[in-house]
Amino acid sequence: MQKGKDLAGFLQETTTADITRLLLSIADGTRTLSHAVRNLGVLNLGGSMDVTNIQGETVQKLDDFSNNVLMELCKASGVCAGYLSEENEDIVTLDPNGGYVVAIDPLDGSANIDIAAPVGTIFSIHERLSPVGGPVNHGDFLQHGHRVVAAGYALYGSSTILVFSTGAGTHMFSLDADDNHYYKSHTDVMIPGNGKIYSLNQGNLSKFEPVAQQFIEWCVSHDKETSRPYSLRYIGSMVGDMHRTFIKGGVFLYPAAKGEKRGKLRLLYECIPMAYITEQAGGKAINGAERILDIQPTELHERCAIIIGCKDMVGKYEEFAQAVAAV
Ligand code: P6P
Repeated sequence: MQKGKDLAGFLQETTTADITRLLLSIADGTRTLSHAVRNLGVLNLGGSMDVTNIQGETVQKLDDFSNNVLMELCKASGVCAGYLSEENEDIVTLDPNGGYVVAIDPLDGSANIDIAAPVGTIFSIHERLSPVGGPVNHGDFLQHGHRVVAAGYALYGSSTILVFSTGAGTHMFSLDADDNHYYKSHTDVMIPGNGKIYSLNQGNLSKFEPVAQQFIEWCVSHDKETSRPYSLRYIGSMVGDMHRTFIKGGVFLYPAAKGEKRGKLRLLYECIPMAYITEQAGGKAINGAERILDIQPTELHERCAIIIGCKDMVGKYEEFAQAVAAV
């Protein structure tokens, strides 16, 4: 069977040499993590460390391993000036002569590691704003999502799939287990419209903002014309739930809790990268009130509510939100 174009060839044809170098470095890291996820017991990478990260979460061994692998490879790329990770309290200057900064969740969904459910890596890349040759600063990272130069995720599931955009559509590359190379499997992905799937932690429904409750009530009510009730699918790993959304359509939600503006997921290295590739795939991503890519970040690890997926379902959520706001 004819394989798709390899990742290096595709990047050389579609983006700059520096972005190619950085994306290939991150891709190298995802190959190492793919192997680690599949060989957890053998590599003694299962379970947790006696460490709590900035998020107040117990650090899984694989979280720490993933963060170190990706940070070293970003540094080795020669174009990455700075690195912000869910696992690090503050930013890190890697190569003062680099022109870009990376914001990353090295291993998203790590609670799923020990049950062999899908986990992933989520990343976004901005051009640095601070002078080349010196250290990076917070301003390099606190940039609008619409200024992203590249973003994406790697899914470590039944396959390892790298999904990314450099601003010219969203593309998917599958890792060939035989030669450990990425080959293009989907070009110019478009999220299917008229979704019939909603994805959120239903157990938290009573805690979410009233608009979310109204929207879910609409999703589960009977209406033949719009094929409702819709189906609930929830993996509890953003990368897994978003990959299904790219392939089958639907909407993923982690709304704000009642009385809150922000949700659980992190703006810089979960919501912005997912919003960027979703819009490149014809979808939509809001925090309930505004476009995710238009939010001005103010803190490195700030949280954000997110409703993301096919335009029609996100648009329906907006209708409910506008009706509530009009009261
Ligand atoms: P909950 C995983 O911990 C994560 O950050 C995302 O990958 C996932 O979508 C979400 O949290 C799950 O959160 O509260 O439903 O367990």
